[in-house]
Amino acid sequence: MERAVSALQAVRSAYKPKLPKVFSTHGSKVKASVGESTSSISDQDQIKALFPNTYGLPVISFEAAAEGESAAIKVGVILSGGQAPGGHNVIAGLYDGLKNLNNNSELYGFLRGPSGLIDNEYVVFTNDFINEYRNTGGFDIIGSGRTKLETEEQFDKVITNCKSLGITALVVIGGDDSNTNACMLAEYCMKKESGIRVIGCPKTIDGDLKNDWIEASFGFDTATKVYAELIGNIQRDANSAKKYWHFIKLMGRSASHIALECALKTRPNITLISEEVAEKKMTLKEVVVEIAEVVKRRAEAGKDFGVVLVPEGLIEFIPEMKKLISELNDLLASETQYFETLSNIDKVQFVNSRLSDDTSKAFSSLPATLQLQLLADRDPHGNVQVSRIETEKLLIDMVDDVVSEWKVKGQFKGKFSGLNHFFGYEGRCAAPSNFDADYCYSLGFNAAALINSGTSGYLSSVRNLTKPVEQWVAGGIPLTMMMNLERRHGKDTPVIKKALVELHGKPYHELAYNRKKWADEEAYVYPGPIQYFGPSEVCDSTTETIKLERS
Ligand code: FBP
Repeated sequence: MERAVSALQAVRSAYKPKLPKVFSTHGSKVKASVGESTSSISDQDQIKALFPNTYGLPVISFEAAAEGESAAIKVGVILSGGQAPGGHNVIAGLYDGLKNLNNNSELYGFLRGPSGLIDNEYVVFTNDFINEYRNTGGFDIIGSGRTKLETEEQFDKVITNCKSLGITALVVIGGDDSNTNACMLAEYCMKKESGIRVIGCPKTIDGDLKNDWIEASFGFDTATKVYAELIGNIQRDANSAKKYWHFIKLMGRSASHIALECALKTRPNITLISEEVAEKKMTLKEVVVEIAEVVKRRAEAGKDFGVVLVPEGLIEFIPEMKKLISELNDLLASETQYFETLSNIDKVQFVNSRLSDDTSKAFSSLPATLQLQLLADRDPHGNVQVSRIETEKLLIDMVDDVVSEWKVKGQFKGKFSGLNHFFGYEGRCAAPSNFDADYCYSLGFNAAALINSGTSGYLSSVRNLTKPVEQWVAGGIPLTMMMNLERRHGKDTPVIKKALVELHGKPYHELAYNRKKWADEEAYVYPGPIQYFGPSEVCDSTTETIKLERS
């Protein structure tokens, strides 16, 4: 049965993503220019010892055509972790890049993320198959998963599966954790002389996989455009009805890049930045009072409405909550089986009896629904699933309590009526913006060029992103270069460093500088929906974050 598609999808599928000049001129058969050898961002000796084969590799860039023929190869690809707009275009770019090298090359897509690679479940891509997914959102082409690929037993299975299929290179499309695992796999494959190379691609709407060489992770541009459209619509409603305070939680597991980018695009009255809350060591009560003061000030000006952006990860950045979550993580990890047999009431009692005095107080001060959300299942990395914690509702309740208290004392004369929203899944599978369509396609095409140049343990890197696509710079960054040691499960572990919001950076300064004005006025900006066709300034510009960071 033919699948029905929307008018936009039908027209959009014909869009030909743009490529950096080196590829639009020479195709994917390009010569690698090799720079100086590199080192990790910190803990050099320990990381070198852990990655003897992939440490110190040079940065690579592609500037000219390569000589000679490229042999046909078989390559495998996985999507790992949360969905991000543009994943299908990475696969399309990789497919086209491989076919451009040699039309007999083949691309295998392993199903449902790392688990498909371990269990040897795959599809082989064809032109018709790929064409159906060009420029579409989602990861449904092969599915994704959060299985952690990290043990030698898993690596051995991957090698066996690849060898049985004749695959000599793997592309891992994932975030910081998935690419850390990709680096471990690359190292193991080299140590075992398996002949299998591993290349990563920087994915995550959270925007926290970036550094001097990786200017942005893909999906951040599209997802923030979708959220900003919705926030703009809510602002217009708030300013029309003039009777609600909208509290909008925005995805982003840890870093507040999404909230910050949306704030720069839409100028709401209040934007919380988790990194700032942590830096100032603010208590939950202090965060609440700060919001309540703006509510009060606006009420005094006759404005009982406004919009507040809340980053998803906020709860983990409030010091007392961070300590509570860390104690809960340890407790749940050590008592998993017993804990699962308990009723909700018993779970709360059990936890309360085991927490230290301070944290038990913090835990008891929370509403019962939030307590249970904090006790819910951890993700495979042992993290609290912050997307399920209703921080926005908690803040509304607490602000309500504060202003009610002020009211009794005659210090607040307005009205406070809070509405909650959570924007996350609305943006993760949106059809990629022109920027993400081009960027993702280029990342995939570039991965094919990296494979052809014989490299392993690299992250596909396309830079100079604030310039027109022709001027983008293609190449590869050694994964070990982005690593540091972090304490995980009581052990120093090499991981790619997560980029949090930089409090000395220009995007945050822009918010901090305008904060008072945006709080008191209705400086709202209404970005409207993503546009795929039309004037370039409407369709092709990327994020405020990258513009400010690279200005
Ligand atoms: P990745 O880092 O894997 O790209 O996922 C990011 C994210 O979208 C977070 O913003 C969010 O907290 C999380 O995934 C939710 O994941 P899930 O839907 O699997 O619970």
